[in-house]
Amino acid sequence: MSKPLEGIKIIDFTHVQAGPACTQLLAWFGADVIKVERPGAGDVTRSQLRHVKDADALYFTMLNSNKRSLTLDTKTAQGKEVLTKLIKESDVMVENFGPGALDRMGFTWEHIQELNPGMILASVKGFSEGHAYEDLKVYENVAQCAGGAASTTGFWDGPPTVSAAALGDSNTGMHLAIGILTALHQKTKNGKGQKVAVSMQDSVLNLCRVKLRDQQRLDALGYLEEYPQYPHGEFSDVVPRGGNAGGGGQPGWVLKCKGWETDPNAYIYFTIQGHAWAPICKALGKPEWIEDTAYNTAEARQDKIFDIFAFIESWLADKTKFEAIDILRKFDIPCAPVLSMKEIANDPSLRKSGTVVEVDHPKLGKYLTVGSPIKFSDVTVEITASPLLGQHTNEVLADLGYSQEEIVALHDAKAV
Ligand code: CAO
Repeated sequence: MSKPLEGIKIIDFTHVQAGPACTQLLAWFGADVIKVERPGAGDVTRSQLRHVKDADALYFTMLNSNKRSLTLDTKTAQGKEVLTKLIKESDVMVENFGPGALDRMGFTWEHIQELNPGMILASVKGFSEGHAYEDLKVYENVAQCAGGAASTTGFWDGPPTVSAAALGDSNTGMHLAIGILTALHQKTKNGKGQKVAVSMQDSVLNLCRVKLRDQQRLDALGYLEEYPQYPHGEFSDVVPRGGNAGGGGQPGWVLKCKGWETDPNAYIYFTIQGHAWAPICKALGKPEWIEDTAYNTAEARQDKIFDIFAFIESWLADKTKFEAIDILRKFDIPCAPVLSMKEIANDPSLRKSGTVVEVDHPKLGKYLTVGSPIKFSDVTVEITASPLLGQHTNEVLADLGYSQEEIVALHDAKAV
């Protein structure tokens, strides 16, 4: 069966995580993604945090599946010529170099458009064009700090905290993928290419919009009723860190279960949503709280919310997180176990859905990766191993019309 993006050719000039996450997604859906890498070295993540000698690191293999690899030194005259041919034949070029690197290579947006007016040039940068920090190179945690995530994550008595989720990298890559697909769709209407730019700061902020909501409510009211600081603590004039609070209209917290003293993940997340109050009381064996005016509204509960959580923890003390969920699910209560990465790696449901996939790599052997989180009724996403460095160089050059002699000459000149 043909894949939805079959026939779309993408020059993948990306490295590390933000760009590769984007192009990997497009490769899963059928695009021909040609990863362009410096000869001899390749993407820095091939060798970062290796656990098998001389084999590509998981950091690389988990972000570059389903792609082809072309080695090309784009700073040589011959390398520029190959890239020029590739640009003329491709639909999309994705890059996440440091600011100005593509221009310095001689491939400005103006030049790319001259070569191929239909080209979609998609870029990730740390900050958006014209931003006061536009010249900065940026990695994940830098973006989390600049995008408002770090100042609002963690506990009130601790420092700003970054998230383990790649809000700056993979999240930005997902935004870029949406931008590319939008530009491809527009091209079907007007036949024109365009530039698509996403900054890591903006992508983080897009996920932190509820915190910008809270800043405005705080400015107006001086307090935020759903934060643990209300009503007993103090607010300053900036959105505070709220620990594990729900952040929406439902108070929630991470609660200890049986075994928490030795198992760092023996916890569940418990949400006290308004309409779930009666079932919660029944599940906890506290039916008298259902009609009690000291408990039966969100406002009434707020000043004793931590006492309520403490009571739930006493109820959880003799139940594992899985036993607790099995009881609570019968009452339709929104909750989940806190899962460790080990539990996720072995979760039969995630394996069955193709969200955790085992892939065979010629040098690394079998490894786990995260498959497509997007499920289709009419598309099957098959995850294949990431390419070895330069695995497809000769094949891609031949596709571009180079003869065997010319390919040998490019190798001899160290251009590929
Ligand atoms: N052939 C020849 N030269 C190549 C090449 C190739 N195939 N591929 C890259 N290069 C060159 C670039 O042209 C650039 O050269 P100049 O600086 O001399 O013009 C050089 O390699 C370095 O590129 P870079 O600035 O992208 O790399 P870096 O390691 O210094 O910085 C990073 C890495 C990620 C901080 C930077 O690329 C960046 O800020 N990118 C934008 C934001 C981003 O995506 N960050 C997320 C990364 S995931 O955490």
